[in-house]
Parts: sequence; structure tokens; C-alpha cells
Amino acid sequence: MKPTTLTRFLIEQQREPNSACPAELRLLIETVARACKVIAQAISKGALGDVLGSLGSENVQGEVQKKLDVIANDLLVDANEWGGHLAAMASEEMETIHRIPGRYPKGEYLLLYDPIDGSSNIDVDLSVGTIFSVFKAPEGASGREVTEADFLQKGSEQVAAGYAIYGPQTMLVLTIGTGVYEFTLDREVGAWRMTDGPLRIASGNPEVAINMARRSQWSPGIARYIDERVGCVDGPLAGQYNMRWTGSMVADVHRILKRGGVFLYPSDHTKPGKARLRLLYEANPMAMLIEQAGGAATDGRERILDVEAIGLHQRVGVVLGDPEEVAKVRELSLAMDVRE
Ligand code: P6P
Repeated sequence: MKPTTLTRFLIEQQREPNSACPAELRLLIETVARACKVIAQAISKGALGDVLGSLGSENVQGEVQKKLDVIANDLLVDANEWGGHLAAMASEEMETIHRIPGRYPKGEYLLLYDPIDGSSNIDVDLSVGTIFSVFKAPEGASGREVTEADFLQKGSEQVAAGYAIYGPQTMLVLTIGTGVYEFTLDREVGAWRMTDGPLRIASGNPEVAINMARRSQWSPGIARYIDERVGCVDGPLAGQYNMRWTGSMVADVHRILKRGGVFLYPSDHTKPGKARLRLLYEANPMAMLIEQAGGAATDGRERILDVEAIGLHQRVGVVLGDPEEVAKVRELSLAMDVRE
């Protein structure tokens, strides 16, 4: 892999015939990446920067808002709304879409993001991340008022997806549909330097990521898969798997992209339609990255990227990672679960 930076990578992608990275998309990605550097700096200050703790408010999800949730959200709005590359934005932290103010030009892309994923980890110095997803706005949208319906596209229509992970290193992991590439922030010069890619998910890594405290919500198929994988019961899948659960999807997905394994946050089998993770700005972008790295991502059965979007903050069950493991979960679910 030749030494390169995010800017050089995007310019070279832009030069490709039938490029997956037109100039406006390159500008969008570089703008998001620049905002992530500012977010990384704010996080790294911790208590010294008065960015820890909660605001005493709740977001549209009914979750307690951390100071950094709002700081990061506003940083991404401020960085993106004036550049002329977006038709509108949407975020986990904003109830409705954010239209581009009339004083700025509108572009042809829609940006969705979770400004700080795993924010409950911030106050205890564990990894968190920013997740983003990019669609093209429907034809003609830039000439009219953009609506929430313009965002309700299938994940397979995404033109780019990625995340920043704020951990021991600060990294940006990105796909524009031509593979998955990892960039590490060189803080001395402020450059995103390519450090890995194209990423391919290793098969057969015996690691499973799931929150065991949610066992009462699992379907019989999910329970059986986990019980066999961790050796509670005998069966064709019996193995001595190890468990990893970070409470931050970005960190778990990053580990899977780098060394394989499987991540599960199943929907609640006892309450049809109830799930934890959000489709548009968590499951879809992660599913695009995972598939681009040779993995699979389903809601337990169906491909995440084929799920119909019916609401901005819609939730969905997620099983992603090693395609053989995702297939085994699907097989057990088809055999044992009554579909709600
Ligand atoms: P639980 C973080 O709030 C998040 O949305 C994901 O990043 C993470 O995988 C999951 O929720 C953690 O959920 O139920 O373990 O706290």
C-alpha cells in the first residue's frame, strides 16, 4: 500500500473513469473528516475541556444527551451547511431534518450521522465514534424544499459511508463503494494518513459481540446460536468463542473489520418492531462498510441494505461481520423463529 493521505486518495478516486467520487462528494467527505478532527480534539481534552457529563436534556430517542453529543452535532452542522455540497442533513441528535439556510447554496447530497456513537463511554475514557452515511438527493430536490421523505432511501443507495473512531488512535474508516480504507490521524501535521486498505474481514475468528443482559429479548434462533458458540449447549456450532462488548458500535465494528468475528444487536423478539440500533445512521453505513469488506449484514434474516426506510429514526435488529457466522444466525432463525 503506497503512502498516501485522505485528500490524495479522494483526488485519485475522483480521476478514475466513471468515478465513484465526484468533486462535490470529495468536498463533503473532506469536510466531515475535518469536523471529526475537531471532535477528536474536544474529546481528548476530557475534563480539562469541560466537555464531559450530561446536559440534563434528552434527545429525540429519549436518551440522556451528553455535552459532547450536542457539541459534535453542532460542529458537523456548522462545518457542512455553508459548503454548497449538501441538500440537507439529518442526525441522531436532531428530531427533524436540518435544511440548508437560504443564505447558502444547496448541493446534491444528503448527509446522515450519529455525531457521537457510544457517548455513554465518554465519561469513562472508552472509545466512541462518529458514524456517517451519504445519499444523493432525489432528482430536483435541490430546486425545492427538501423533506424527510427524501432521506428514506434503501441503504443500497448510499454513495459513501464511514466512521471516525476516537480511541487510542483517532482513525477514519471510509468507503465510496470501491473498498474500505483506513486513515490514521497524524496529529503532528493534522493529516489523515492511509494506514490500511482495502480491508477484508478475516473468516473464522471466534469472537462474538452481543449484550448478554438482553438475553430475555432474543429469539430462540439467536439464543441457540449464542449458546452453541459459547459452549453452553452441544450442537453443530459448538465452539469456545470469546466475547467482546464495548457498548460502542463503532469500536465493535472496527474490531470486526480488522480481525473478524460477528456483532449482534437483535431486535426484541418479545416486542415486535422494538430494536436498539438506528437504521439510517448506524445500521446502513456499517452494513455498507461490512459488505464492502467482504462481510454480511442482516436484521437477523434479511440484508440490512434492502430494508425499506419508513422513518428518520427507525430502528432495526443487526447481525453483521463474518459472512459464515451471519449465515449461521439466519439458518437458525429460519429454523426456530416465528417471524413477527
Ligand atoms: P447497550 C450506543 O448507545 C449504541 O447505540 C451502540 O453504539 C452500541 O452498540 C449499543 O448502543 C450499546 O447498547 O444496550 O449495550 O447499552
